[in-house]
Amino acid sequence: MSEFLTIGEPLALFASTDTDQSLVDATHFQKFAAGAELNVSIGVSRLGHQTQYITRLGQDPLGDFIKKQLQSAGVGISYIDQTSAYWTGFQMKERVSQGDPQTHYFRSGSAAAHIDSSQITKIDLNDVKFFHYTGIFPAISQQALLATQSLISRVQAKRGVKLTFDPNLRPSLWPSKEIMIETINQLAFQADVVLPGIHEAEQLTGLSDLNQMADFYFDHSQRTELVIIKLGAKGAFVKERNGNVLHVNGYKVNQIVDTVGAGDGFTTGFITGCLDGLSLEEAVRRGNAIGALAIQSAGDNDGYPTIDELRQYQKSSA
Ligand code: KDG
Repeated sequence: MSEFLTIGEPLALFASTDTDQSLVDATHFQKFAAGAELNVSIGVSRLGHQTQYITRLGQDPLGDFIKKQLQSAGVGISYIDQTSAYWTGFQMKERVSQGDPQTHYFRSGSAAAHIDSSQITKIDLNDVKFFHYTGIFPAISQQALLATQSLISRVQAKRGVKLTFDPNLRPSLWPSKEIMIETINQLAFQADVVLPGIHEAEQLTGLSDLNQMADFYFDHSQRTELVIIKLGAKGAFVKERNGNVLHVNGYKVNQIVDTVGAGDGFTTGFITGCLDGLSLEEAVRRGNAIGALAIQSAGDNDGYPTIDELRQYQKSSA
């Protein structure tokens, strides 16, 4: 039924349009749908692949808004339920002329944090080729962690499904840095492909050499076969378990609007590249291209391209 499956917490995003104003002083905001896993599912769907997104939303205007956004992006919503018992989470994000914006979350005790993990046994895994999970959803509640773990086990038992994991470190969601690092690494060791950003890889491994960071995952995991370390403007470092190493350059961006969503854009490019039969190098290059497009827009996923826009961008930037 669907080639791509993910589980996560969608957030309504209120992105300030007042550049270099703190969230206290900003008065104008634009509303988007966000959340790391939602971003990837929208990106994968926009590139023509069937997706399913698992979550729980509040029975409230933000829940309805997110559902509508997912539907209009073509993302499958068969595994989304709504409850009147809890609210849909949201976040506010600054607009900055340089660097990364500050974000503020209103998500504690959200509907997604109360996901019903017994639903996981009912998910149809036929046709799924990629299951993507991140370190954000398991951080929001014990129920979310349990649901993620039970889905990982189900997916691992099915042949031919690749598990991709993005650590997406959110220290404010964890009780301590030690628990965050321990739990995230345990989640990473269960994936076929681990996709940390360079600063995340440094924190998670305690190492500074790219080769050694990748080897850390190969040494601790029976399953991980590929580590891709995102290097921002410098592109990506790729290492396979067999020792093959690649460095794929990034795309030059003249005008950065907002850096959030670049990593999920990269994942979108990598996964759809694999689904479309590209070589590893070309899939990573596509990841870099979508990461570069993502940072030229204000929302977290509104810069992600259709296949024609992607081809056009890659051609004009070659
Ligand atoms: O990767 C970007 C996402 O993380 C963003 O869209 C929402 O920050 C977010 C979160 O914590 O879910």
